[in-house]
Amino acid sequence: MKLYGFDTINTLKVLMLLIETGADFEFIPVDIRAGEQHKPEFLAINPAGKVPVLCDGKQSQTESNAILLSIAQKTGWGLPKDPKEYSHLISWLFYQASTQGPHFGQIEYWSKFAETTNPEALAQHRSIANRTIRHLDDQLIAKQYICGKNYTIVDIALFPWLHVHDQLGLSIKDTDNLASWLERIRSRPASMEALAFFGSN
Ligand SMILES: N[C@@H](CCC(=O)N[C@@H](CS)C(=O)NCC(=O)O)C(=O)O
Repeated sequence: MKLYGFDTINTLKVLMLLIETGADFEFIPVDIRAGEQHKPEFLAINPAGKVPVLCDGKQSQTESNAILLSIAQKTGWGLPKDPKEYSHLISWLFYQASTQGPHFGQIEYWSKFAETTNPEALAQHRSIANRTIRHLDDQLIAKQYICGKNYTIVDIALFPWLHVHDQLGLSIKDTDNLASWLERIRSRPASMEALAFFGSN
């Protein structure tokens, strides 16, 4: 398998799962800061011009949560068998992709990269991000992981933005369940290896 990616949140999710499952893969860097995602060679792999992309033989998969799901379906790792639990897992993957990811991403943009300031946008995204933090903390009452007692691809999908919450000016100090969950995931050997992959964490 080939993983096209960069040192980003969405690439980290896929790395975490590939390492967790002991998959054999080659990492192909696509420097999105240098604009490599717009080159014809990469657009032939993902016309949306975004990483990560996982290529397995002739099949290529885009969208990080879809990649997590396809690896989990192939390996059986991190997927509940019970239909009700499975449907919760799918909802969480969509929640991460449609709510947590975009709002945390916009906080990063408005606080780190934008050339102008926009306090109103930043406040709006921070307010929603704080709601997601409280929501996740509530979900973790008496639970080790978001879907219950087992670590799943939902935890992997949600982890990377929470791992950098302090860099975004977000606090988890009153959310003990979430703080313990973060530590539980950070201390897994596969997570440590994935976080060290780019040599920056
Ligand atoms: N929903 C996509 C988002 C992918 C995405 O936004 N990737 C960013 C890096 S994390 C990217 O490639 N940005 C380059 C660009 O948009 O030009 C996923 O989950 O994979």
